[in-house]
Amino acid sequence: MPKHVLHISPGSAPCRAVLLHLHLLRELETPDLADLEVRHLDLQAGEHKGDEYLAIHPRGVVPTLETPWGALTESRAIMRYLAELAQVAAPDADTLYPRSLYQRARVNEWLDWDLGSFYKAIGAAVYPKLFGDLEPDHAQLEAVAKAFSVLERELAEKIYVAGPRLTIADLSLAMGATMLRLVNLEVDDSPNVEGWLIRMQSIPGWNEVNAPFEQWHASIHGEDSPSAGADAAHTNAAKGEASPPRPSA
Ligand SMILES: N[C@@H](CCC(=O)N[C@@H](CS)C(=O)NCC(=O)O)C(=O)O
Repeated sequence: MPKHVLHISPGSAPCRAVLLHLHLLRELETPDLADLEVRHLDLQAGEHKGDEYLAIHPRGVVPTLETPWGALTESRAIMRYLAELAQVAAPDADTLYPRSLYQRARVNEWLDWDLGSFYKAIGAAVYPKLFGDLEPDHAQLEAVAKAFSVLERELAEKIYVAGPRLTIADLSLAMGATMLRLVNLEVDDSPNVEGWLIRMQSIPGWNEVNAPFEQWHASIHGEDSPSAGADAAHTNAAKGEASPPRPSA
């Protein structure tokens, strides 16, 4: 079977969610995932709007997964596909996408809520500030606070959003939440969400996958990042290695 190719930008939240999922799935050592090639696009240089990439994804956003059957876009659909691919190859393996009908539906529920509410609110507040220095307005801040309050309530009773076990919904939501740090936005009174985010940081691969994001953060805020010094961060950002994502509709 021809190999899979995943096109990403390393700082992007949806791309980081897919990369962390891939990192965890690779522990299963299935041939398709072992062979999967990850290609980095430099968004600052406009590589995602070049003819070569537009031929793969006509809307020119990342991530995109090239499969033997054609291209697949949307990070959450890609995460589901990768889990199912692993489940076909390793039927008894544990993945972050449950096999039971209801549990799987709960994961889909939270992925849908992420796309339609949580990450939507975060993107509306963060991206105009990040790329246009436009402060979020009251309604945008309210929408972020409301989205966090939903998560806060859920996580009062559960360790992870869809229940007692980590799933791809947690990966997607947590990577989205990291974007607030880029513009110094904090949501008060969310101890359950904070605790969950700390738990997420102990997932194997979290630091590795988030290193370019931390470099990007350091290049904006001029701090030492946990994974790299500020000088290295500036150098890498200048080289486009932590190129910032841009929002899309
Ligand atoms: N809903 C999509 C969002 C994809 C998206 O907006 N990607 C951004 C990076 S975070 C991008 O490629 N932006 C480039 C652009 O819009 O020009 C997903 O989850 O995959």
